[in-house]
Amino acid sequence: MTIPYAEQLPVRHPALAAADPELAALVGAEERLQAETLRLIPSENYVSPAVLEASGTVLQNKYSEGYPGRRYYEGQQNIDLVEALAVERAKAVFGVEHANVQPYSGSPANLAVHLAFAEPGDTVMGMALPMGGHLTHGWGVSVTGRWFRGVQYGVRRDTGLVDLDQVRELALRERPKVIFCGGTALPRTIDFAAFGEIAREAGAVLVADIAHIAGLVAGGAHPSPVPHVDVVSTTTHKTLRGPRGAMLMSRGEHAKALDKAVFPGLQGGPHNQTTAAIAVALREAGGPSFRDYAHAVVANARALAEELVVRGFDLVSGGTDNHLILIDLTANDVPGKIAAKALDRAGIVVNHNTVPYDTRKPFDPSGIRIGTPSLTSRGLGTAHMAQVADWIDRAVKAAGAGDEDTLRAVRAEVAELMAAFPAPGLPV
Ligand code: DSN
Repeated sequence: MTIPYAEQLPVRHPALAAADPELAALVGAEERLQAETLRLIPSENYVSPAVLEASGTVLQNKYSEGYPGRRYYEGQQNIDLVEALAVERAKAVFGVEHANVQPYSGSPANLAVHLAFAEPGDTVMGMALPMGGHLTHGWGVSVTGRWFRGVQYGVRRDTGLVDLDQVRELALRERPKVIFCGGTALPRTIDFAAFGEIAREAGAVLVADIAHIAGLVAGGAHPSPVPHVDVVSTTTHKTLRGPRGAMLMSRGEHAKALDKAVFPGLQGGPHNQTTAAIAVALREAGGPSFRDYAHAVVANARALAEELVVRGFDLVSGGTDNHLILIDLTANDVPGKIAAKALDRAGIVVNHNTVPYDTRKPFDPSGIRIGTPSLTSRGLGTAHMAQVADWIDRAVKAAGAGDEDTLRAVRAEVAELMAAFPAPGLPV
């Protein structure tokens, strides 16, 4: 196997390098890639060195099926305290009565919600995936749309905003057991209060999937769903800047159903090293500098959106309220996938994405999705956003024209700026 840059890599992982040089070189190559590029995928971030260390500890060696004080294995003297710490911190940061920190990731967390509140064949409701929702909110190819009857709402064609009239009409007509709000490509504030009213009217359990915005909620840069919803589902690795994992939170009345659904309903032993890293991330998210981070993410996204609009880009809903921007490239005459690949060659990492009412296929859609969590973690501010927009503009135009020289030139400029803003936990 040829590993890019293998011969130049500094060895930061001596045990790994000695035992498995090939794998160590790949890790080193990834470190270099993450350090040199401008990472704009809105669901990614850079964890702190402390989170990284916690997730690589010997807690990995322990089996702990069950919950603190109620395990199926002995030797939990420390693990129980680790999990209890993570749970206490989740409750404090999000202001909830109950937290389960064991879901392996967002998709199993959402499946556990189905297991807790619905039976196979029951109706569940969520936002359609191509409109900005998530696979696990009842979309047809997911188990949540195959074993349950998924009904789906979208955004309005004229505004790009969630169509709350459609949500109410569907909810009252279809009487779903569970309603999900939130998604993966929603650039605007979610009106949790409005969803709460509709769910109460329809007699449904309301779940806010805040995976994308959890860090913004924790840092006070997005309204909290907690007063309005029954359950909060989130991953821990996006704006919350923790390890790859998830949490389910709720009022006390739903604690038992959720815990039972996660274990033994769906999972076996929790990933204790991840639980520890979640605890560390929550401690960071509860500190004052995280508030600054969350607000800076939003300020950067707003500034970037404005600079993109100035350059003629068509943004779904016209802009953003949060960390995420969805660009419809139809008018640029460059398909999303071609643009995303060209941007990647230019050192700007994004993902191609459907836009609402897309006429193209999901694997080759009309848009790209970008966001500011990662660049904000590296210390870039609003003053840099004109430069970022300019690079995107040049790279998209170059993609259309097949101009590889421009992509190479942008890549060099990106690497130079990123070198001045070291990535947390990565070599300079
Ligand atoms: N893959 C996540 C995202 O990028 O938004 C959702 O599962």
